Amino acid sequence: MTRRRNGFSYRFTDAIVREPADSVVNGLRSNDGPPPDAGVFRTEHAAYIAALERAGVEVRTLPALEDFPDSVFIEDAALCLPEGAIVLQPGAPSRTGEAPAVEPALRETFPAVRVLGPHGSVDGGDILVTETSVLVGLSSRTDAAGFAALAEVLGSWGHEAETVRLPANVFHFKSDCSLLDGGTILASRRLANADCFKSFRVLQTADGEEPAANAVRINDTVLLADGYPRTAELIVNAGFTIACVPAGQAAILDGGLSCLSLRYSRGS
Ligand code: CIR
Repeated sequence: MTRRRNGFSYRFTDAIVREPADSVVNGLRSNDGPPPDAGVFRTEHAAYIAALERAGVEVRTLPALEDFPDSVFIEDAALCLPEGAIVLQPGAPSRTGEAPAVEPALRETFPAVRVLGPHGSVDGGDILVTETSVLVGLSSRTDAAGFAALAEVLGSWGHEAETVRLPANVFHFKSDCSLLDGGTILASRRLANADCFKSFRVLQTADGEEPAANAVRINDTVLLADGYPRTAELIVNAGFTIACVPAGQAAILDGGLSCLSLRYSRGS
């Protein structure tokens, strides 16, 4: 069994992202406001890549997939762990083809690649990897059969997996939470109140700033979406270093910062 390094859940050497397609304007979304602008999306995506690099990871950018408007949200298609990569089974019918599309890059990178499916569904946005266990939110995209298939692979690699029941208005589990360090979670009040983080200290996003909960800790930096000053202050006061990143276009499609990359460590 792979010996996992302390901090394996937030210390990374590498990340994989996918270029936004022009078709991103047709991405799935829960609101009926104006769609994202593909050009602005690309500019924000470039800023995200630069922030990843400043946080100390080498970034590989995969080409845009016009047939899959949501494929920029690459986190939903796979899970990367020290033991290997898992090709997931995205729950939205328009997104299932994103998983086989990411598989070749994972096979070039990881000695061990496992593929879930075809029964059940799991989106990466519902998976929170912590130092001690992998928490999986059951959502409109992730079901019990998908969880069972994922838990089997995780178990074979020595990871404990647990399900979390999400409040009805939470889209993906990680829409409303992120790991700040081995013992600290950032979460919206509604998710914090769901009592799923019993063994963690929970920092709650400021009221009205719930989307800030989808942050991502990378090495010594917490990437936080622009525009959430009270939550930013809270995180800084708790002793973390933050980097604010423009993410308004991803937010139009219900996406946040974690969704835009797969993070992993070479040689872990
Ligand atoms: C979707 O509905 O699937 C995309 N528009 C957004 C996915 C965001 N991904 C994530 O939260 N992990």
